[in-house]
Amino acid sequence: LHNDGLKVGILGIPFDKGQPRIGVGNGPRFIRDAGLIKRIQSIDKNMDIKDYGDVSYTVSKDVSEEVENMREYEHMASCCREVSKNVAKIINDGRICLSLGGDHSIGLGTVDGHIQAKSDNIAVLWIDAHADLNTNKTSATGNVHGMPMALLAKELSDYWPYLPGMDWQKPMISLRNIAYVGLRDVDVYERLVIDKLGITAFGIEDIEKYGIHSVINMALEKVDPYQNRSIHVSYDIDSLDALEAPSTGTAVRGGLTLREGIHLMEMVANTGRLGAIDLVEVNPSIGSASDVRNTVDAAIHIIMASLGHKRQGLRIKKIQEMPLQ
Ligand code: 4U7
Ligand code: MN
Ligand code: MN
Ligand code: MN
Repeated sequence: LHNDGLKVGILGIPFDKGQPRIGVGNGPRFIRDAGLIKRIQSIDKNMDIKDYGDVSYTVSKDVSEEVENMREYEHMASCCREVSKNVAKIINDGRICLSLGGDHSIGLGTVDGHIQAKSDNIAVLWIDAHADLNTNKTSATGNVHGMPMALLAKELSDYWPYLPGMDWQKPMISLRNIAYVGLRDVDVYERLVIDKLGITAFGIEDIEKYGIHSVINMALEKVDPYQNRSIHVSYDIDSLDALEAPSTGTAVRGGLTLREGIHLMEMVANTGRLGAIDLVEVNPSIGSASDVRNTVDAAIHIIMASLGHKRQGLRIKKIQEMPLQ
């Protein structure tokens, strides 16, 4: 078993300023309160789990300038700097870093921290209905949760203006080492960038056509061909169908089933190279109480699969051993 003796570090990132809806900052609390640690521990009683608490930040003076068409820029930049430090520390402690969002702008900080800790040697799976690949020039909303991939990508660094107070952040990941899974709501400019730069992207149609199992094999083959990279899964809960995970700010129908989400994470767990997971965009202020329960529960299932939980579906042998009535 790959997952014996797994060490995990949990980091809450109650950040909500990357998008306009209130509530997404309560994601970490709702996910923890639903019994996250107990449920992870149930996978393996020897698993070493440490909760590092929530990230806090103050807006530093050097980030006090505004950047055009980036709402709450100074908050995002200040928060992500702290996130990056914390994630790097947790990974350097020898743990898989589980970051609980918060909106997806925190992905800038988590991936940056992972890059710092593993000196560049990472591969990213961005599981999302959206590409999060806008710059401040292409974004129709100015919401920075739609921009983290564009900030992280080496190949897009020339398309940004000077970003005050972001000198800590080096766009160091090559688009060769990232793959999208689950896309179904991509903006015009994002589509252009994906096509022009040849980014590996599996839209929801590809999952329909090839099945989630083949898609993840193809994605891993592309981003980590020598099977030697530390894998970062940035999981936006809106990758799931809006019926499976209704409590999120930018829900899109026709998405992944929870089963597909779980299987995908089981496959990543089986590589033995999972370095960090982000679980973002759960917003407990959206939908009914049962919508929130379903969304939080879906998030926990996804997390458990990534940490080695095996579904107990294979009981066929026992049934066969039973005498026929
Ligand atoms: B999420 C959007 F215009 N593309 O840029 C934008 F459609 O982290 C949505 O994936 C971004 O939830 C969604 O604002 C960001 C919009
Ligand atoms: Mn996203
Ligand atoms: Mn999304
Ligand atoms: Mn969203």
